[in-house]
Amino acid sequence: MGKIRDPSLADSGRKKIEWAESRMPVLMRLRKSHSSEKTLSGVRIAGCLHVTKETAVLVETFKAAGAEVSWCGCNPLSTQDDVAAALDAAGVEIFAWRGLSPEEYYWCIEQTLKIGPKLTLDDGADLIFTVHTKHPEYLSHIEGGTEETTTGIHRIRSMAKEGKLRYPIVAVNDAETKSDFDNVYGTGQSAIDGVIRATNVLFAGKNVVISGFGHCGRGLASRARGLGANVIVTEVDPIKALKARMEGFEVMKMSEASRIGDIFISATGCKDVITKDHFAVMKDGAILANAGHFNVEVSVSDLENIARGSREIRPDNREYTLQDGRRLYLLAEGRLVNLAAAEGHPSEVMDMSFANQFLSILRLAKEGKNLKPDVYEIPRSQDEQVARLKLESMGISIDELTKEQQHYLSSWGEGT
Ligand code: NRN
Repeated sequence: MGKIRDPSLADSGRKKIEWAESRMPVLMRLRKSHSSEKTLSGVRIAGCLHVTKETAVLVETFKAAGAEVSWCGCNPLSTQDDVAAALDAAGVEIFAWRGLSPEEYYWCIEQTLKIGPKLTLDDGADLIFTVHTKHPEYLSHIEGGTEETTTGIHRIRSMAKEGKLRYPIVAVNDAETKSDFDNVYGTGQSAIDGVIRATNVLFAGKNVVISGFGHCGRGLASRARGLGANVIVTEVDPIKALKARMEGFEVMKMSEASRIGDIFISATGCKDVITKDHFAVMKDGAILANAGHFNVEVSVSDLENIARGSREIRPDNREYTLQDGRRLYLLAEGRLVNLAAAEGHPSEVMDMSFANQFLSILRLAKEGKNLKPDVYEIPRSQDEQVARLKLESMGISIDELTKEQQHYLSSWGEGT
């Protein structure tokens, strides 16, 4: 039996899951082709990934393929309680509710591990971290795992570099059909969705400061521009900064941007991106949001220390009043605003991310035990398979290389 907030929300959650299923054709197609032969029969999976309507479709796809699944959320604020209730009612061992304390958060992970997993699925690597540091007793049975997001990959690569990683991990985030779509179009839309739900602020005519011009920042800058904002990008990577400038965005140091920004959204994967020195010069009414995985990019502790008081002025929106009377608005406690103040990425883009999760789990169920502990990329063939299935679901056909073209591309004899 799992632990959720309110079982009576199950019907609402089930309708949200059915909505998501109708917009995740690739994953539903994989469910269809693997549920008859029960490809994952008897495979125990422990998952730590945002409990959203899209994740529920993935969880129920694992179950349809015969797997035994236990699940928890990977962020204290991102669980959709009605979805958790629907999964619980469907017999999934789920430990998740919105508004977890740090102790409850790690308790949920520990309960999820009690299934004794053969495979783990992570977003941000908190479950992998917990297994390696607090529950090594599970390691002897675990044959592999997957990681959904950029920050988690960084953590796991660091573990592998130090020789600390004890089982193979597939870097789902690095699949092109994940990061070039989920991170760009998903974050681009859902983080702005979170800012709008928490503020209903007008983007047109505003100075929107995007920190980080990686996949997520690129999507955010483009979507903010689409809403009529004047977009300013801050970066530490000269190549990404140059790309932002060539895309037509203003690029400057945060010390300058903090003086003119109206809305700040960080997507760097780093810490202390917006701190007290920046708060000190910000305009009255500036809005602060984070789109990164952990709540370390906007320094909440700095804000708490310099403010003379704060109040929740709207759901997921806390107004901090500074000593000189200026007010700054922190969204979703500085946690990832797309999942904490909205519903995360749209189903259409999670369709491809989770198709990669499903196919990677299938691969690890077969081969994990033969792989050494390291981080593994998605094979190109899988990326192309996901893209082809998505195109097909959109009714889009593309050209194929002729024999001559294949020969030309693989030869060097033909020149001017
Ligand atoms: N709707 C969602 N369901 C969702 N939106 C974004 N993510 C979601 N997971 C489940 C994750 C993306 O794949 C958050 C991760 O940080 C990102 O990689």
